[in-house]
Amino acid sequence: MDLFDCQIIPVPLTAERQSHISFWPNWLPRERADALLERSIAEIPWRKDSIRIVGKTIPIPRLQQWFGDPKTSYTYSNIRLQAVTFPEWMDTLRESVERETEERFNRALVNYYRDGSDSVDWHADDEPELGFEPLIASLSLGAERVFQLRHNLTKQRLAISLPHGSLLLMGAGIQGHWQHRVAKSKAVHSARVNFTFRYMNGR
Ligand SMILES: [Mn+2]
Repeated sequence: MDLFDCQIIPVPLTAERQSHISFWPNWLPRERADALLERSIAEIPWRKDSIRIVGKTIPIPRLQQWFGDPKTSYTYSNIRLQAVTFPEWMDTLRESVERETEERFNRALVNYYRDGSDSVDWHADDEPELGFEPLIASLSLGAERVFQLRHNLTKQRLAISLPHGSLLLMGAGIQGHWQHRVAKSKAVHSARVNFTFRYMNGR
C-alpha cells in the first residue's frame, strides 16, 4: 500500500453497527508540516485554562485555542471558549481537510502539548452544540503521540500512533460509543500541536 493512501480502521459501535476511522499517516509533506508546526506555536494566541473540581482550580495540562466565527463560543468542562477568527493560513488548512475528507468543517479546537507531561484525559467530543453524531478531523504536528480509544460498554481498546503531518477522521457514532485520550509519556520531550476540526450550526 502506498504510504500516502488512506487507511480505514473499523470501529465497532454496537453488535449491529460499525463505524470507522479514516487515517492518512503521511498527509502533509514534511516541509509543510514543519512550517505549520512552527507557525502554530508562534502565532496562535494560546490560552492557559483551568477547570474547577470540588472547589479546586486545576490548570488543564495543555494550551488551547478555539477558532470559528467570533460571535460564537464553545463550552466544555465549564470552560467557555470565545471563538477567535481563523487566520488565513488556518482557513487554507481547513479547506484542505474538507477536500481530503469530503466533509464540512467550520470550527477548530487546537491543542498544544508542550511535551510528554501534557495530555488530555478520557473524553468524547459530544457537546450538544456539535450536533448529532459529529465528525471530528484531527491533524497532528510535531511529537508523535499515541491516540487511545476505549469503548464505553465493552471496554475494547484501540491505539493509533499519530505521526507529524498525519490526518485522522473519526466517523459517525464514534463520539457516542467511545472515549479517547492522549496519555502522558515520559519518552516525549518535544511539542505536539493538534488541530481538531468540527462542524457547528451557525456561521
Ligand atoms: Mn477530543
